[in-house]
Amino acid sequence: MAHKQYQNLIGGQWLPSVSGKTFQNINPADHSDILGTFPSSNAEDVALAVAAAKKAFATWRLVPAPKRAEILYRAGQLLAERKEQFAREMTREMGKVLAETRGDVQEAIDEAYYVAGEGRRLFGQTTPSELANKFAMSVRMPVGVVGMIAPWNFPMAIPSWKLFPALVSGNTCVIKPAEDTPLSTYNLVQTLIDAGVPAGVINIVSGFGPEAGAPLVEHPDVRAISFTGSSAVGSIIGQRASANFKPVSLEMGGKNAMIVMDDANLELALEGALWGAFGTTGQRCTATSRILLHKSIAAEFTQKLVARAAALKVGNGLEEGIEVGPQVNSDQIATSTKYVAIAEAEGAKILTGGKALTEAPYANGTFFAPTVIGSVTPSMRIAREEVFGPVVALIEFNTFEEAIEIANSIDYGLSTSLYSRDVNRAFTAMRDLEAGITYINAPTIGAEVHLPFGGVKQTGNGHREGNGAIDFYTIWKAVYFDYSDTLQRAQIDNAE
Ligand code: UN1
Repeated sequence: MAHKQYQNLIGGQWLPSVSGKTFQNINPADHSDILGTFPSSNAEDVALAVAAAKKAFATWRLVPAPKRAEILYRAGQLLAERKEQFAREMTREMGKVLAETRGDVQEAIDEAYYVAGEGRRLFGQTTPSELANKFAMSVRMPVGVVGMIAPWNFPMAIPSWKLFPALVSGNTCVIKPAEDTPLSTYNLVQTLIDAGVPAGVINIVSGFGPEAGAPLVEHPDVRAISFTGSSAVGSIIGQRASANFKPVSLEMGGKNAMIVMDDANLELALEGALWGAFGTTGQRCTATSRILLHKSIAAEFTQKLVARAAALKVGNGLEEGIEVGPQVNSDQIATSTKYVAIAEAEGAKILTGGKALTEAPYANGTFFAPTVIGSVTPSMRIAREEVFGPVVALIEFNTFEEAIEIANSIDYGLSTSLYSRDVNRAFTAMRDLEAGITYINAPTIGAEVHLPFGGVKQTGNGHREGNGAIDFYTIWKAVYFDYSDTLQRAQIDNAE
């Protein structure tokens, strides 16, 4: 059967790549299921897309923000109507279970309604001038053409975190979806077009980082870059963008700790640990990848966690009852496998899982057994480096202070969690955990769109998605209006 051929979207037209090259979008749970072929784009395609976005900016920036917002609101409504179809396609293209892909589409719906409200805010300030009969204010201006490079793990939600605030602010966009998940971005963008986004305002170039991502970052007409992905790639993008003084928003890795105190509700912590570590097959930048256990509850908690992890139903996320889907591709399987070996070599113990699942019914996909690693010390690589798979490391501690120290002892700082019923400790953790997000009595995942999302240290460079994104997609302009009919020299005519 011929596969459906998807095209780039450039200036409102669906076009093949200039080179004619394509790549396939393959279901990680069943490699015989091909979702379609997509253009493998290069610098020429990027140049066409940027030119279209630049042209569209001239008119889009003048559309009143509340009108731009109405289009986003309509897109939210259409996404809600299409939720089930888009969730199913997303499970097929990247593997996570249907309940979670429904959640991913829902997050884009939430973002649409949240950002639509911003269209009637976008507030600036007014302030008295130091001179008589002079008015002063600050206004938010769009940045221009924004380049976006998106990850595969939240293939509709994360593009929506980027596109919607950029659009409501009056920018035009060129987005490169992750090569593993272009279809969900196409579905999102098609919905925006159906809702009324004019031609050229959003452009898609699908393809790979070196061929399509790099020219987008470097194109002189692209005024800002928003990237979500690994710290290794983010570092390169940050440097290249900064060389041209482009603002760049980087959302990157995590090694997120959950601390379980001796006074915690252990059943609640157990449920949280399973969801945080193995939800999305551990492929979230916010995934719970370290569980810090107070010595007095460590043995009991470990035994229960291992039993529950071993019993998780792994399989095709479209099937009823499946709790953990495949990893997105064989590279991710290789990374999980590598880190299990590194952990063992450093003296940690594999308590369950630890290997790829290759026998029937797993033979046609990229599956990895939910893995719990015990006897981990804070200096081991498995305690410090991101795996991005269904692999969780258990570390024991004696005191609350020691737990905070271990949690903070890594290079990343995205999400953290404390399970305790001691309110003083909860407030201390909220203050002292070095991370952009702290949960109390909930796992490290589950961010809501109207709060700031982002990290500290090697997780990010200080920008925020969700609440805070408008700050990235607008630039302040100061406006002075003199109605005195005289030349008034600031700092001079009004000086003593
Ligand atoms: C990610 O971890 O890659 O907070 C994004 C969450 C989701 C978004 C996660 N709302 O778990």
